[in-house]
Amino acid sequence: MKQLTRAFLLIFIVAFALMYVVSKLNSSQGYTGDNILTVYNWGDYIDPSLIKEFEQETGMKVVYQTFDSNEAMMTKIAQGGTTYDVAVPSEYAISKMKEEDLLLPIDHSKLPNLKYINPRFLDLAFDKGNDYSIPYFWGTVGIVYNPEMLGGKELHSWNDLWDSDLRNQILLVDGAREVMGMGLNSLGYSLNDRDKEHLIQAKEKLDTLTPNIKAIVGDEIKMLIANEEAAVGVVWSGDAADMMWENEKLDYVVPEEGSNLWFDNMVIPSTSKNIDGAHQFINFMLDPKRAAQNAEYVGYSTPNQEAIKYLPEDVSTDERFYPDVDSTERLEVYENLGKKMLAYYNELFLEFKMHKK
Ligand code: N2P
Repeated sequence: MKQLTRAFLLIFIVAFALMYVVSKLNSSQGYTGDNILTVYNWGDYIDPSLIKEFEQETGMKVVYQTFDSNEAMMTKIAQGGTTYDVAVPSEYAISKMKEEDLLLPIDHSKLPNLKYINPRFLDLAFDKGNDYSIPYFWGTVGIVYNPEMLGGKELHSWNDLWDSDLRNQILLVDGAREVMGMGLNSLGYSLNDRDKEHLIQAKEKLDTLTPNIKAIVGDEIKMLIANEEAAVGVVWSGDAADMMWENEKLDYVVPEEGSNLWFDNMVIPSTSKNIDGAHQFINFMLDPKRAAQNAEYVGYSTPNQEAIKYLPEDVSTDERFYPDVDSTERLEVYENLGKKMLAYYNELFLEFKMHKK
């Protein structure tokens, strides 16, 4: 009998020890579900020290992954292999993801810091009532350029890019909507045009820009232009702001034919396993001091009107990066064109890239 008790005791001790080791292993790898937060954001789009601060404050472990286009992000989320808790799509992608049931509603009562967002950036057409998305950064698409490298020349329009003086001087952001949008706007069409004839014309016009294009690139565009490897870039405004801090000679212009006004928002994908943590993260990023720190670090414009107060005045009053409502009226926000039309934009953009090579 005594022996049997001893054997049982031993089994219990071994079993408990094993359970303890397994639980420790799990938590050290962050696999306990509600203390791990998976965030999916654009490259170069957060101050990494904020991620650390969030981890320290909440005890959660953040798994941080990046994407370089809305299309890549949507494909990954729709596949469902990874369970993302927070993602940062642009407006037309948000509307598409809503349609495809890829987003969860956001509980505003868990976001006390939402009151700091400028109402100008709330309740927009792609998500009335902000039921599914909370503003992160906003901006435009335009031309960053180095007048000195162009012999003092100023650029004002998309069509200026076709000037033969710009041979092999242009870097383009690797975005289907951005590049197709520039082709369409340069012809006087809308960057949401759904007429296939117009889209083909835009693609053919882009093909004629090839001699002036040095490369189509990702986030490295900032380094290349700041280092004067090329004189001109078609970029998102915040990347231009970042380059201009590095190189004072640069200027940024939103072309006169029109361009894109965009809004990137935080969302909770429907596969989220840590919905409460996702709300905590969103609220953390809405905190004015942190939003200001983030904006200063990445160079993009914050929609947080309280955060603006913490930014250097020359940044927050720079009309090129904080244009007022009147001057953005002539710009267009990307619309959700529907699956087929979006695929057609992507197809033409790919063909253009092949032509370039
Ligand atoms: C930052 C990308 C900004 C995305 N690298 C603009 N929608």
